[in-house]
Amino acid sequence: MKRRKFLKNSGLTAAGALSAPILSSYSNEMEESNKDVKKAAVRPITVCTWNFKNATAKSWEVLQAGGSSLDAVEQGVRVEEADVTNETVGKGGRPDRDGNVTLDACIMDKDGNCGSVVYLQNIAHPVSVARKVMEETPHIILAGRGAEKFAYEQGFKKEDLLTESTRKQYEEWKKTSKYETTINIENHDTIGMLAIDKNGDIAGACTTSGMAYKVAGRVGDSPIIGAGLFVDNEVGGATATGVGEEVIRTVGSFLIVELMRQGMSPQKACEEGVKRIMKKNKDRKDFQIGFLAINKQGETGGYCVHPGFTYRQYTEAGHENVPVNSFYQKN
Ligand code: SD4
Repeated sequence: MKRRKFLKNSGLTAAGALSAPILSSYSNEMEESNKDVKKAAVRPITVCTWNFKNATAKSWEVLQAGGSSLDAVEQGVRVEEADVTNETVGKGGRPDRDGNVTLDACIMDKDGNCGSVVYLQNIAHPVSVARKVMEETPHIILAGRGAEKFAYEQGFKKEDLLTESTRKQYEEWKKTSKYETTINIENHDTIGMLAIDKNGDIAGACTTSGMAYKVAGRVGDSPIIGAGLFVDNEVGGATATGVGEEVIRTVGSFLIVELMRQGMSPQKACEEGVKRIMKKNKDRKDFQIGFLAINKQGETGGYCVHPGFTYRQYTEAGHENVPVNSFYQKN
């Protein structure tokens, strides 16, 4: 992506996520969803963006033991935060242009409580700091130094998050300092996870090191409640991966949950979410977005801009990597 365009695209447009004319066109989806209500709900269930099978396995273990969906999503995404071979999440995440690894994460529970950290450095598990923000403070978002100080006060340890591999890649990158995204390759491995526990309660979490070689101080969609993640226990949950600026512009996850509230299936809602983004990008297709959603019945859906995005799903029926249809058929 061109740097100027990248900066230009980073505005917030929270208003008007759902307009009246759009609501009137949902009758087919509502019928479809009403039929589904008669089916037995799938629970427990855990899903996450991309093929992070170790994360869903951990999350499933928590759910099977009778744990809450909140514990399941936190424990699940921590697997990726700790995995240094995942170079876009937690420890081992790629740095910004100044060489600093800065992490974004959020978590949301069945009661609509949420916590978030942005631009957090030196702490390997931002999702757990986000949970502490939710549970131990009257606030929702802590940023940068304040978030880091809070983490130490809560007992988190200081760690160097750069690895030999990411340090070397950064040194190499500096030779050209070219900022561009390569669809599905460079930095699209954010983990967003949604789960429903045995009680039927939904929770979600999302964690990332953001776009590699981003401008220092840049925050993406992943820790922004409503953009990278949203949960409403009456309806369902949604999460996103990909170029966060585009997800923020449409308040993507909130939009998808609201579309499901109006009767759309998770699949249709994700498709509509991507279409909204593409309407704002008539001249541009050089980026990937993947949405994943679940409704109260435990039905899931996903959709993306370019082929390549999949999601992992774990239920009593099995543990599978689910391929996702895309807006464009070829990259
Ligand atoms: C961001 N959405 O910071 C994240 C990046 C991402 O897979 O999803 N990477 O914009």
